[in-house]
Amino acid sequence: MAKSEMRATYLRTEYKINPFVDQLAPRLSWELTAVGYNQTQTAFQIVVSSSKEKLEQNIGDLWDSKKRLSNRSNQIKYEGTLLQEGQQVWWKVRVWNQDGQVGPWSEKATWEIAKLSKAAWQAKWIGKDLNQMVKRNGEYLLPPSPYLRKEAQIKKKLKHARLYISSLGLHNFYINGEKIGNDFFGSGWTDYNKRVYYQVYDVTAQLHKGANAFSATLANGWYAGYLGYALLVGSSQVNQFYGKFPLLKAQIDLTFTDGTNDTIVTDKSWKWNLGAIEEADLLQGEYYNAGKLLKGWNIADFNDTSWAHVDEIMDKDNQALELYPSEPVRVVKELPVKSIQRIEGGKYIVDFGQNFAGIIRLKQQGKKGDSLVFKYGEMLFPDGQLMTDNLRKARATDTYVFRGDGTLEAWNPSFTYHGFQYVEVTGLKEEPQADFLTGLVLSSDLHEVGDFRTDNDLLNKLYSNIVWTQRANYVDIPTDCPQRDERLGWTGDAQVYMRSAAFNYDIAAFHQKWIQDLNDAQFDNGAFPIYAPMPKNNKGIAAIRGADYFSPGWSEAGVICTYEIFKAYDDHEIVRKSLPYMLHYMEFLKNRTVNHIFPEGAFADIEPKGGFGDWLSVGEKTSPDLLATLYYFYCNKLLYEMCQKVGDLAYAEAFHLEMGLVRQNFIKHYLTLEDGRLHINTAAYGTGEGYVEGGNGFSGHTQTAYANTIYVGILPNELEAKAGKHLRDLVVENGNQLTTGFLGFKPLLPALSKTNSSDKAYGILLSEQYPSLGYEIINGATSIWERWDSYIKGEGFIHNAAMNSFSHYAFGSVNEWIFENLLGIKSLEPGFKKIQIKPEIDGKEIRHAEGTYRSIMGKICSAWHLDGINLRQKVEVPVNVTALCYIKTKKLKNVSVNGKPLTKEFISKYVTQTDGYFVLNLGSGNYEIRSKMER
Ligand code: RAM
Repeated sequence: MAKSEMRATYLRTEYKINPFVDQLAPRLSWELTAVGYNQTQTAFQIVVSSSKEKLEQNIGDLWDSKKRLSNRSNQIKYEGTLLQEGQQVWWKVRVWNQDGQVGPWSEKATWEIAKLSKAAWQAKWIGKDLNQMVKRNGEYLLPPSPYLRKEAQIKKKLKHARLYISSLGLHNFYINGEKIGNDFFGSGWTDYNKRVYYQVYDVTAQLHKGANAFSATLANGWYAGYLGYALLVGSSQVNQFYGKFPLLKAQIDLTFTDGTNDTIVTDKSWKWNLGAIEEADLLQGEYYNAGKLLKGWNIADFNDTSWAHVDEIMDKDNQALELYPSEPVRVVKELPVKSIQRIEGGKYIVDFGQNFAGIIRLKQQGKKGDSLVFKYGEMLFPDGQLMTDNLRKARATDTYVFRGDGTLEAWNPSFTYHGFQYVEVTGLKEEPQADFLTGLVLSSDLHEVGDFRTDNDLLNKLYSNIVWTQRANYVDIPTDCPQRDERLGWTGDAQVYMRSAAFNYDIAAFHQKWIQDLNDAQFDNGAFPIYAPMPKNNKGIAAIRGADYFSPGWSEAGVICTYEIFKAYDDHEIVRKSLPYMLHYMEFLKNRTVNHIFPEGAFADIEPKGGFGDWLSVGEKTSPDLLATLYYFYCNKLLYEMCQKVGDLAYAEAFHLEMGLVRQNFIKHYLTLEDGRLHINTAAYGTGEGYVEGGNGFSGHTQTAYANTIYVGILPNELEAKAGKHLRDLVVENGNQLTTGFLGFKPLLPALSKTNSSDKAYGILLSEQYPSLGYEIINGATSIWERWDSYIKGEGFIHNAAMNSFSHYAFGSVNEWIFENLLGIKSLEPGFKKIQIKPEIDGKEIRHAEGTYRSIMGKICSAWHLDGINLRQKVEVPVNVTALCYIKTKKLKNVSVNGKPLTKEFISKYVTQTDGYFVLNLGSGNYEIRSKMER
């Protein structure tokens, strides 16, 4: 057999490296490496074995796919022997190239089947209601954490052991004093009445023959703790939305070398006591009294006779118990202190130099009973004091009380997190060492896939701000903000930012979880909610604010987010899973249409009227109904594409038909044919009362309206060109500045680019005038702000300080344009199998840009460098991918690839011409393309 060098690397199962899975037919993927150009995979062979040894001998006793003719390198389902719970399997793959030559075997990878049904759980939910044992009276009910323990004998030699663990609330789990896993907020936030997640850990190394101690601490978390939004809107219920106190379920499955098994489970035999954590709440913070920690409580041979037995809860078992689908929240970075300032009252302000979400780690010595109080904030007042007005009802305060045994004390909270850059520390007796605190950045631990750099500092800072803000808000769910009394999975924010997010991190697993949260939160009438998870009362109404159920531009996340995962990863499974929910939603919307559109006032019955509209736009408001119609069109379009690809052709056809009808009626109702202008019947909105900023008046002739119209592609070409002209004129009339809010900004730059106004897109991107992202940067931003002018140097917080988040990713949605337009990396079909590299080259303020995106097919690079009119482009196309590479030049004779002019043969076979571009059809490889960019 002829050999090739093509090799499969980065083997993953269900998007994860060597994971536990609870699918019997998990999906496998790999990347490919090869030397040379135009390398494609024509076949693969997967071998799955029951042991490492068998795999090494190429014995696929579980599955040997044999040589399978296919160019697929992802979303390949395991088709072998039925696997059992707890079974670990090993796999590898080799591939054949375009010449039919086989490459070497990949490195080995593994997955293990976790628990598949509730029957496999013997563990019970245990806990202790400590709501009557509150230590300190204050504004909030903050009960202490129960400390739980149990000892058990292991009598035989252990082969391996697994811990399966879940909590309703938050947990830390220890075996023989060692904390298991470095994950935070274990089971995540779900609709706990429907679904709870568990995690699995290999704990073989932590156990030994003889007495072993198992222990845990618990906290309320989202399950029983405060939900900030409830405090914010003055809801009668503000905490305990899912239950009154936290519960734990843990099971340690032991397998002995003699082939026998045993289990250790949470049940009535466990004991509880109070300990060091006297308060713990995600929003309000943690109070840790180190002196109260009972020495040796989590190791064996501890005398716990004075400890009481826990309560075993029998009736908490209606919900599904599934493996956590996302990557856990972890410390993803550590930040050193940048500066420490002493302020009035003997307090100190610690600056980490970066707005982030997370916690601090303290290393300090202190006297017994002395305490340090940490308050967190994103900004300082001009006099150097901590600004906390924008935290509203989030106390965001941690306290550490010293043990005082003369040693260095190390601590970090584990049941809370904050959004901050600054910490105010009270209680220090003297100026601390700079390393007494470390910033621990918490985020769902996703793989970084993006990178972007230019010769423009402002733009580089903008990219850094976008990534930091994503990190701060991709914490188990996509939140609007990490600091104040909100931190909700607002669906509008999530959907506008989603494609941008995918260019920075691998978000497939993360959104597998959140899309399920979104589906679980769907209302009985089919409406997707405005945030998810959303606690509901027993009538199925939002428990926090009953009126909250639906808003155009927010609820469509239920379709758009599924689409984005489908599009980025060619994931059909997510489409199949979400389809019933999406169909229900589309029916809900369709039932509300009049003549296939939403005329003015169509949503006057919801609260706020019309929904949130173009939230935080500047000046005149865009008709929310016109926007709702465009969103409705867009959802039909996305569903048409998804249904077609997953083979639901009847649905596809129905959506296609509806698309046509929406288009026709939208044009009829909202567009003046002669001049292509969008118009609305303003009278329908009356004084605008009840609408968000309705007093500003409504219009159809706005940047937001045209940007969305162009982005969703509802108009035929000629009318779209006219819309583009109006959009351009509106930008120019406004001094080349934007007026858009959340819904308008995401499509603004893409729409300008699509209609030949790339220059205006660049103008907006690089503007330093209000309102712009650059304006935030020149005012000191290290993250994306909720408002364009949340803070102005010299003027301070000019807005209602309470609604001024300094970490709100919605306006980071410009990242989509940065990757798809500025770098020009676009997927031409789901999963980046076929791509377009069409950078929009500014050449004025930016002369150099480079970026990479590690797609599911592998690493794609696009770079451009302009020197006078000499253009140098660098392109990297992954193995097994083809790229249409756009060169903006007038004469082909000036084009060279890798130092060589193009041959006649190459030109006739691989080059086409369109719109002032030559398009090279390239296979895999690294290319340097030189040309001249005449203007
Ligand atoms: C705000 C949130 C969020 C937005 C909603 C409508 O309070 O911060 O960003 O989507 O309201």
